[in-house]
Order: sequence, then structure tokens, then C-alpha cells
Amino acid sequence: ANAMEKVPRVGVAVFLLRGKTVLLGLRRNSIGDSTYALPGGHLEFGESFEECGARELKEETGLDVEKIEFLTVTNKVFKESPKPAHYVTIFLRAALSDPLQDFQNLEPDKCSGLGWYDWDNLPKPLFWP
Ligand code: 8DG
Ligand code: MG
Ligand code: MG
Repeated sequence: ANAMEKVPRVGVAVFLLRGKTVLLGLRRNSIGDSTYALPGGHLEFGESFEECGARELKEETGLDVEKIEFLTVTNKVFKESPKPAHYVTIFLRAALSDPLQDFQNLEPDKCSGLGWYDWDNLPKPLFWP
């Protein structure tokens, strides 16, 4: 229902780095279909950015993270997408709580190709924000 009302929504996306790699997945069945993006999701009522980032990572990848820090923010209107959308997105960075824990792709309908990608050789195309 929210998507039908024309209001901006708040997204939270997390740069999770492991060595010189970053965790990205190929988006499926939503805005930015078939582009690589960071794990993340929608800010829920009452949440801090850090709580949201940690929750979305857990839901989407099973990973536990710590040392969550704010990095930057974008303001993007997706005019071309099937349903026009407007996101203010908070970008965080985080570290793995356990460097030996690896991800699981827990939302395969929304994401494929989840993996650690070389920071110096990022996959294409990247999700715009
Ligand atoms: P939820 O139901 O789990 O809350 O949402 P989601 O299905 O996980 O939402 P999402 O699309 O992954 O993220 C919410 C929005 O955040 C997305 O539609 C647009 C915005 N967003 C960006 N950049 C990025 C990014 O790099 N990764 C993710 N996941 N979302 C991003 O603007
Ligand atoms: Mg999610
Ligand atoms: Mg998501």
C-alpha cells in the first residue's frame, strides 16, 4: 500500500567488507532488477539506522555484524522503474562479528549471485545508489 502513496521511503544499505572484497547481490523482482547492490532494506518504525542495517543483514545473509558506522546518504527518484519510487538511503559500513562466518542467500527470490566481489573490480551493472 505504501508504494502506491507517493511518499519518499528510507532505505538502509550496508558496505560489509572482507579483506579487499565487498558483499553484493544481484537484485531480483524489484527496483534495479538485475543490478548489483549492497545488502539492506527498509527502515522500520522506531529503528536506528544501525539496528536496521544489522537486522537486514541477518535476514538476508544470516551474518552477524559489529562496528556499524554511518558513511553517507543518497536521495534518488526512480522515475523509470515500473512503479515510480523515491528513496533516501542511508549507507553504513560494518565488520563481520566472526571473520570465519560466511553468508547464506536467505532471500533467493529477491537476490541471486550473492558473493564477495573484488573492490577493485566490481561487477556490472551496479545499482545506481
Ligand atoms: P524489506 O522488505 O526487507 O524491508 O526490504 P528489502 O526488500 O530488503 O528492500 P531493498 O530493496 O533491499 O532496500 C530498500 C531500498 O533501499 C531499495 O528499494 C532502494 C534503497 N537502496 C538504495 N541503494 C541500495 C543498495 O545498495 N542496497 C539495497 N538493498 N537497497 C538500496 O538506494
Ligand atoms: Mg530485506
Ligand atoms: Mg534488501
